[in-house]
Amino acid sequence: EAIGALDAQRSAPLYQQLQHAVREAIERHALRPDEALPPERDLAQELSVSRITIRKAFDGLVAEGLLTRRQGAGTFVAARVEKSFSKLTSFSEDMAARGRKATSSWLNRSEGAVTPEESLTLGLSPGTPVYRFNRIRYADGLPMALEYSTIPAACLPGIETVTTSLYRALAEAGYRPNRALQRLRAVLFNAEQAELLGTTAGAAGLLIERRAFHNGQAVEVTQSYYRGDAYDFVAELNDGP
Ligand code: 16G
Repeated sequence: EAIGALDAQRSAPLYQQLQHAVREAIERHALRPDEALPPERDLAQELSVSRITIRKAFDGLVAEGLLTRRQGAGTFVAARVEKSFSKLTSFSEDMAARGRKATSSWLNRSEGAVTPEESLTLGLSPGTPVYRFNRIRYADGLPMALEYSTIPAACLPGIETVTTSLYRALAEAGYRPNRALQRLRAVLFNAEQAELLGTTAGAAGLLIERRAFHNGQAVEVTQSYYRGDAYDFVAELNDGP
């Protein structure tokens, strides 16, 4: 009953109708994070469609990151990631803490000089050499975020020292950030961003800009575009001025 009925008369293919019904059930919390979906066989019977239709619908939702399959256990609603807004952790660390495997793919990696805007936000003199690392970040192979990082070249022994984790490379060079400023803003993904993240154009995202420092020295400015359907940002607040 969590998943609404399908209509063979409608023009949208049944698997798309089912995807829509599942998305909708997740949105109105009729299906909760980590909740198991009915077995494909049962669902096929209940909705009077073939198992192939169910399989095809679920495949698409798994690829989108809305559902996950667990070996031998079935299909589940993917749990959102709760991320602290006030801890200076890296994407790799956040994922490791949840038992998920962090990977990245490169959009671009280049050397250049700070832009006038970056030189202001980071307090670097004009012309300072920087490395730029633009990446898609994945958790267990599912796209979670797009990240555009600018790092002063002096903070890393070379551009190729960043393999999976930027913060690991910075730590090894003695420049692990120990203070940061963050700004959070709501965004809607454009067609290009949506394609990179495996979601649909117009989907909601969270843009976090982090400026990070090591002992007062600017070491990073990163724009992270997190999938709005994958993240909850949480923070502990204390009474006080
Ligand atoms: C996080 C940081 C980002 C940092 C990245 C390093 C936020 C909002 N942003 O995504 O600023 O560059 O981690 O991750 O937390 P890495 O060490 O796995 O490359």
